[in-house]
Amino acid sequence: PARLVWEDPFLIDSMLSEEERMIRDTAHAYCQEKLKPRALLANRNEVFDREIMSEMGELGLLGPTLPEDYGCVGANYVAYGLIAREVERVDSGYRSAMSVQSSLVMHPIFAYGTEEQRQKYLPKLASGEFVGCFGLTEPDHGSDPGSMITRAVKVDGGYRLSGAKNWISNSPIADVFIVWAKSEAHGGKIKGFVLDKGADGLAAPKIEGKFSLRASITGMIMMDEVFVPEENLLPHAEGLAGPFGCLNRARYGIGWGAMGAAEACWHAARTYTMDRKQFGKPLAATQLIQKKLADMQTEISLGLLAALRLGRMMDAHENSAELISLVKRNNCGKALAIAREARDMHGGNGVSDEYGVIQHVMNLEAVNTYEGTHDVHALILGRGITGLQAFQ
Ligand code: TGC
Ligand code: FAD
Repeated sequence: PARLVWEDPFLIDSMLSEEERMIRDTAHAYCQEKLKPRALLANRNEVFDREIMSEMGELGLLGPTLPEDYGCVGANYVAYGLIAREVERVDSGYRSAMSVQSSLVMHPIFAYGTEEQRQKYLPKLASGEFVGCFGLTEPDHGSDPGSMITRAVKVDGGYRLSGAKNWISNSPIADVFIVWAKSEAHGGKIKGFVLDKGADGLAAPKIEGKFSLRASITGMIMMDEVFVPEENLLPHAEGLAGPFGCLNRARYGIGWGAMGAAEACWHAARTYTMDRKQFGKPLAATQLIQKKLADMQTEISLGLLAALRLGRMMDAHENSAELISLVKRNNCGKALAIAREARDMHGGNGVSDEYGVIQHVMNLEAVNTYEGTHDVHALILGRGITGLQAFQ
């Protein structure tokens, strides 16, 4: 038999195309050289460096699956997943900022917008000149967004939006807000609206005291009769299928990204336990530590294979929404367990940010919760298996 490549036992690298590898390598180099040196202090001091969006834009990492006509690179979903993995290997907060921009802001404008909306917003979002955010969750409606109370009322030349959105990635620094609201003029159905920063009645205060994704900025969106002109309604989406069409893509990316964070923790635990000696020998020479490293290798390898297979199915338009739930749920849950174990294997040092593991533990708590919690994805799968819905 061939020799084990311990970091990549299934030789997933060999299953990628030349172009996919090239995009992955570009993202890897950027993340290691430019993002990693900032990550420690960004997490410690809760700072999001706005420049990062322009840097990512310059490299084509924003909205990478969209066509070149809008300033994007026209890559496939496997490449998008590979980018998410490289960014989240450094910090889930940076991946959050990127995936909101790509899947939750650029995708709906491309998929549900008019040609004028695409031309107006996409090139600036692709270059990072604009930052976008996505407002679905409300203070009283998280897992059940269909019960939202944000309303759009038809007025002369457009709509007036009122309501509040909570836990919104990027909102305090956003130029463009994709907001989902129930529209009376559309029979009370959910519609998507593009709001511009600075509109009267629109505010996006930062949420303070967040002990997860500290390198990403999160806020609310407060809307008090904000006027949105007719041309800023996204005409080609109605009902929850609109926001869920975006979430499908972001959840898929998170499936890859969480594995990047898990790999970082696994590698750190391996290095640390090989160097650290207790009882006269390296920790890595003990059976318990080796079992933990083997469990991490197994879950990461299987999780990456699942993400790759899902990416190939997405590129062929063959995947179900439930399969995205399966991969998002499994990979986030497994990554969180791996990060916690890696933290433990670092002993006391594991709680210091200098060792690069504790911030992944903290980050993955939110990653396991947002875009549908671990349990909500179990219910989506349960409904797919039985045909019976158990949400209510
Ligand atoms: P349900 O009856 O299941 O469906 C209502 C309508 O939506 C359609 N639909 C989907 N369409 C496309 N893709 C999907 N995955 C879809 N899931 C549902 C469905 O076909 C139906 O369409 P129509 O035309 O018949 O109306 O809806 P429900 O109200 O029973 O929902 C249940 C549930 C639990 C599945 C859903 O609400 C859910 O997934 N909840 C989780 C909420 C969530 O994920 N929120 C995410 C907020 S955004 C975020 O967290 C960003 S963090 C980003 C970052 O920083 O990286
Ligand atoms: P709840 O829905 O109140 O759930 C609380 C608990 O109850 C969970 O454990 C859940 O699994 C469980 N539960 C819920 N329903 C059921 C049920 N039927 N049966 C059994 N258990 C159930 N949202 C956006 O719209 N845009 C963003 O950009 C965004 N960014 C975020 C960034 C961060 C850092 C965080 C933390 C959240 C973000 N969110 C965003 C919101 C996120 O999607 C929600 O937090 C998530 O969907 C869960 O909703 P909730 O917090 O209201 O929890």
